[in-house]
Amino acid sequence: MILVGQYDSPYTRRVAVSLHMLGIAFERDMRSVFGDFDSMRSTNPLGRVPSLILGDGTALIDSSAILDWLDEQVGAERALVLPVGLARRQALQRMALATGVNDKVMAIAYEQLIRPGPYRWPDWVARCRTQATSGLAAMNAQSWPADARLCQAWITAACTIRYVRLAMPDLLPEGRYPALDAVSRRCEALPAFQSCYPADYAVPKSA
Ligand SMILES: N[C@@H](CCC(=O)N[C@@H](CS)C(=O)NCC(=O)O)C(=O)O
Repeated sequence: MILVGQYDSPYTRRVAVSLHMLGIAFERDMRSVFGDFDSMRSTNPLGRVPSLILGDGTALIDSSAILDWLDEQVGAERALVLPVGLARRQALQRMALATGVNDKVMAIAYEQLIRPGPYRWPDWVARCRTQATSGLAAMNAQSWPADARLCQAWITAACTIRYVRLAMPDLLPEGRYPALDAVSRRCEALPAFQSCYPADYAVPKSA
């Protein structure tokens, strides 16, 4: 199976970390959503990453759908999101907060990196910053016990933290959100995270 996308994408990275955690081997396709836009759309019509190309050529798109498929493959015992109950609901809520933060930080990054200067809209950037900040504060307010099973909520949160620190470090300085610092420390120390560490935040090739 082939994972399409680079690890500066928090969505691609959470799939890569999950593959490592589940012990599923994969190859990589490093095409860029900006530099390889036309070819990317032949894999995902939306021209986005991640995609996971299966052995029969089927391309799964969208990290949530890919992660859901991986959980189904490994079965309920090993699944990274529990199949039912309160723990599942809480995990999905944390993942929604983290991916929401990704989306807001990404919107700011695209505004600053891609949109030509005269067309930038400071009020929009300010709104996205407010949304990302309150999402991070809400993530920080959750309980993250250090001995909790390392499930998808942790993986997704840690990938978000790393992404924010690469793309917009002033939103998440060390010490502002102690619970998130601890989540990041615990996760980033693991081989599954270290084997897919993002390079410096990449400015899109076309920007
Ligand atoms: N909901 C999607 C979001 C994926 C996403 O936003 N990917 C970004 C890279 S991190 C992307 O492809 N951006 C290019 C674009 O949207 O044009 C997922 O979970 O996979």
